[in-house]
Amino acid sequence: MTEKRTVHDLALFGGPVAFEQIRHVGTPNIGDRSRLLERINDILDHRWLTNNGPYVQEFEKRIAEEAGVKHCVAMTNATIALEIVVRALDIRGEVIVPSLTFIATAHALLWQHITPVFCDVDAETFTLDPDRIEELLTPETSAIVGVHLWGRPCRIDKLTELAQRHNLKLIFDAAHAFGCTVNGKMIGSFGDAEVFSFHATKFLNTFEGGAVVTNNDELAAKLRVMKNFGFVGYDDVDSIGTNGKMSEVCAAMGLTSLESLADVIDTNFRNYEQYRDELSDVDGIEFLTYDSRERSNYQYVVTLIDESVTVISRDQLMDLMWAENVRARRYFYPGCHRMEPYDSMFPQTAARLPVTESVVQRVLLLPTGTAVSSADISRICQLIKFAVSHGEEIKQLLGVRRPDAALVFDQT
Ligand code: T4K
Repeated sequence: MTEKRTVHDLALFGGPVAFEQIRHVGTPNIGDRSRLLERINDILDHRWLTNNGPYVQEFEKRIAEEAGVKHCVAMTNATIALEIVVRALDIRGEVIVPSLTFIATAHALLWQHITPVFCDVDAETFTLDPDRIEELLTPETSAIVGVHLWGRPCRIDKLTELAQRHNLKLIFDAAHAFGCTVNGKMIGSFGDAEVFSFHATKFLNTFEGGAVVTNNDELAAKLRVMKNFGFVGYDDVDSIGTNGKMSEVCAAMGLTSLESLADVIDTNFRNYEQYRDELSDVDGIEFLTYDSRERSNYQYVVTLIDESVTVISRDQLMDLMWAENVRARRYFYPGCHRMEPYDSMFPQTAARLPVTESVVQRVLLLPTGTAVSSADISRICQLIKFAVSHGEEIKQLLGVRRPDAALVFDQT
């Protein structure tokens, strides 16, 4: 990267880009390619490509072992898995859910004509605030869905106690949390069920994929039937069902990813530490931290930008970085409650979500994973440091040059 000496060296103002190739938040971690291709060849040789084949069965067994749970039911993706488990648990009416999550968590409910009732998160964990739930309960409330956001666990004990006291089902969206522990116990066996995502951008990927994990034998049996059209035998359908199956190739990718999990964690952790180290002297940039007593997948490098200190806003910094081909992301801005159809359905919600509203205005995720090198991270940190140390100048120039210009990331 040509060193940024003046603001005119910034790509946003016509300077050379820092990276020829885009650095993404979410570039997939790819395991041992030759091992994967071996598995794919074996699948092709046996011509069994899906429908609960040997690779899916092995993948389910391995995930259940890793997560310390009795049952893993692999699915097409986590959104479908959420939809099917909600159906299998006969959840209806209203469900308490955070707005600070990926839109899939809310859509999976509304898709089944269940009303998501958005609840604020607490300012420490950014997960569902148990102290804000009871005021939202109505006779229609049938469940709580917590999200282990960015791999950090929800307040599981409090949510469990609440759900029991009010006879509610409890599901955890653990899309970010495979391989993470709480009080030393692997995420996967809490609540009535937990849902993992193995999407390409996730810590462990199966191209597209998800799973429901549970210790409940009856629920697991029901999920297996529901994800396969309701079949209980040849020409024998005994209940409503859909097609939520994982294919053999996806399972092969999952098994291969599992074999390089320790390396991915090492890389993610090194990246996370390097970012924190190199940006430790930049005021106004706070890092989301992970409990060092627990296991984490460090899949997300999450910062909070305090514009009153950095002068340059989170969006201006993100715009500047996108222009340099660094695709930092403001997950999960603006919050599900401000996205459709929820914004139109519940126009007054924002007022009761002050923590969510504050987080979505400040959050910025930085590229990490095995596709990002230590040199990349240094360059990205230099860029951020340069931007913050020239905040006034950049703000003025943006004001002069680009008062109404769409932000780079809105044009892409
Ligand atoms: N619950 C939570 C809390 C979730 O975060 C998610 C998914 C779900 C439930 C639902 O899980 P799934 O049904 O998807 O299994 C991406 C993912 O598509 C989504 O799975 C994920 N959360 C979300 C956080 O991120 P987008 O809309 O940001 O995707 P996109 O296309 O912008 O990709 C993200 C970045 O990754 C881009 O900069 C490009 C890069 N990328 C992406 C893909 C697919 C690559 O470099 N290579 C790739 O193959 O949603």
